[in-house]
Amino acid sequence: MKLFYKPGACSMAAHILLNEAGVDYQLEKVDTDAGTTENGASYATTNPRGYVPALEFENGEILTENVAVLQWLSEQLPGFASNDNGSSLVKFRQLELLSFLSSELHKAFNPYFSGKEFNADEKAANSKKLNATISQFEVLLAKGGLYLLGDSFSVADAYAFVILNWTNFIGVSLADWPETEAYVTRIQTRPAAQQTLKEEGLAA
Ligand SMILES: N[C@@H](CCC(=O)N[C@@H](CS)C(=O)NCC(=O)O)C(=O)O
Repeated sequence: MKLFYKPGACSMAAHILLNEAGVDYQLEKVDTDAGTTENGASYATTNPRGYVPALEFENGEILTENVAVLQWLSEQLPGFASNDNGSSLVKFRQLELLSFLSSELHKAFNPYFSGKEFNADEKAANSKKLNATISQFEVLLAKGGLYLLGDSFSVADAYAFVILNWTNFIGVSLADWPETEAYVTRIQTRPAAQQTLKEEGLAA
């Protein structure tokens, strides 16, 4: 399979998971501004909406949208099963987390990467929304366990790490959210996260 990615973007979650699982895969870097890939191809044929991630399978089918890509990886990669034949809500707890991450936490960062100019009131509103959403995330960790679904690293953790790592790019400290700060460090020190950051040119 091939992952279409942009360094440091939300596609890095799938990249971390592929490295965690140790499976064979290919990477193709996308310039989302130009709408082309590193091979010079138009990216519109892969994802008409122009954003990453996209996962292309051997048969040519393409899967987009992070929630779908990450749920697919969780069910297909070794070590990330979240389906216990319906005996508990764990699969749906994971979907609940992925939905929160995609529609709330990820979105709260969007103004910071939009390239738009904001006035002081708008900046304050963006910051208030971001802080409130990180506070909601902190509550998810307060129930204990090393990761969002307990002590096992899940696909939701890969996505959460990538989003929270963006605080480094926008100059926001996580010091006010100690559980979240420790959680990000815990994931960052995992060998697969280190490898991925290097492969995306974000670490030496
Ligand atoms: N709804 C999409 C949104 C994905 C998305 O926001 N991708 C961003 C990177 S995190 C992107 O490619 N943006 C275009 C750009 O950066 O130019 C999903 O959940 O997969």
